Amino acid sequence: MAAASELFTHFIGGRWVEGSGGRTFERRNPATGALVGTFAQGGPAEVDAAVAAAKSSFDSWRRYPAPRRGELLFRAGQLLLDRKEQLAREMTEEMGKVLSEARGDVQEAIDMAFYMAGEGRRMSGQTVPSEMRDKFQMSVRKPLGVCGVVTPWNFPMAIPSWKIFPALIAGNTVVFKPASATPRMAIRFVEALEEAGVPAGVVNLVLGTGAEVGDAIVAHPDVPLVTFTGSTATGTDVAVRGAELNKRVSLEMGGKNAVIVMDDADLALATDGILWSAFGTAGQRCTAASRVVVHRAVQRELVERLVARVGGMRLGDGLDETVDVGPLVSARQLETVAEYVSVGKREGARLAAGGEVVREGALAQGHFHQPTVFDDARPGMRIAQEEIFGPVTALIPVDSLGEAIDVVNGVPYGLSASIFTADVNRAFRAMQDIFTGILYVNAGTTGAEIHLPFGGTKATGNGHREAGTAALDFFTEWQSIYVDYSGKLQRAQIDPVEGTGTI
Ligand code: UN1
Repeated sequence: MAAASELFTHFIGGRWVEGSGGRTFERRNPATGALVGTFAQGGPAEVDAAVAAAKSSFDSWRRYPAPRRGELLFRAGQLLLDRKEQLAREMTEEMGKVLSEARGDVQEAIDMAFYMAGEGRRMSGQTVPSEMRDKFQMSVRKPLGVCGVVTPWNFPMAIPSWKIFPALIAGNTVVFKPASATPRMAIRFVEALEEAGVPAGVVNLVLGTGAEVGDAIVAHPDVPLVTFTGSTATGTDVAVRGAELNKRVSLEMGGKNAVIVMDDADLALATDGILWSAFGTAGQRCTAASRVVVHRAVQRELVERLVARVGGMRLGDGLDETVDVGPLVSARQLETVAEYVSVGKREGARLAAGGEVVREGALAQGHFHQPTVFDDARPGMRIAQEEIFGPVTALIPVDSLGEAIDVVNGVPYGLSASIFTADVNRAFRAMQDIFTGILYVNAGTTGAEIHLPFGGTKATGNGHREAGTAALDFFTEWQSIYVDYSGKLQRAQIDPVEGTGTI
């Protein structure tokens, strides 16, 4: 691990550089307040340099055979695997999630590296027959150029991997701006690519704020595509500004994910699923279960089970393996969560467990909030409509599956939902009628695997998907190619084909 006095820098054109302004920023461990590192703070000048490097390396990178690009990704994935434990510890120090989850975050990046590396030998298009004789036709994927990658702090390895690996395998080059809360993880990610042998200029990293670095990337005329994960407000702004410049923009934004618990559900399993998806990563997941839509017949029993378990959850530094819930990422995030808890109380939901900021003893230096359960919330309340991004969930009682589905769908977002039921008909009804990008049956709302599309409907996204082969649809353009080897002009839709009839 680097000494605290080391200055962590940008990576531009294959070199680690401090940039021009001389400004720096610090990151502190959200559990202890200890210094994680001091980082160069970039701005438009560093973005210009990074885009120039990415632009000039594009032509050779796009012609670097895709299976060879894949080999570099395999190597990067192997380096992440070799370093998994160390990276997980550094992640916990930098953003607070408990160690077991940090290992999962690194693993998700490893999985994505290996998966996208394999795409280097597939990247399938179509070959289809022609209407004419002696004519061949196919579609192939083409990269677009420099891809702007703007990522959040809650999955500091996994989310960059969802964006950067497919961007690279498709032959694009990258300018990467990570969240200011997780610059060290971004550096570790880029180090793996550098050491794997990715050529200079293909991946560039600029550290700094969204207002300076993120904005400059979105505004840069030489960045034709931007992929962003973060708040709906910022994402919408990126989309508007991107549209003015005719850019392709992929957005992953807020969620207000719900678990349905029917009266025939296995309540022990539902309790496990709810606790894991509501309080994992201290609720700071786009996919976190911040609503539990429960059938009235089992409401009381479910609340009792949840309250009994929540009381036993240990808060603390995620490096301690006995800890269940780590800190929130920042003092500001803690404030937001505390504010939502008071909103919930004012709105008349019943606080069933937790509800307090914790400042005692060993936790005094960190941003800790108790895991919190509200009961008897109504679907229109703010705590049942707005993304909280913290360890807070609200039970909403209903009388039927139809009502439950209406409640699940009755929010502006559409990322993830789940249903606990023993009845296959109810499960299929939920699959049919819930309009989210991800749906789970008899599991919580988190835990997506990297080889299926990830993303959401409505205000969660703008129609693109990350992960799976669907990711390639964002990072490539289709080119349809027609090869006429008849030696004569053949006009599609017009000329008759000798020896055939017409319909
Ligand atoms: C996120 O919350 O932004 O499905 C990503 C999950 C994780 C990824 C979450 N695999 O919860």
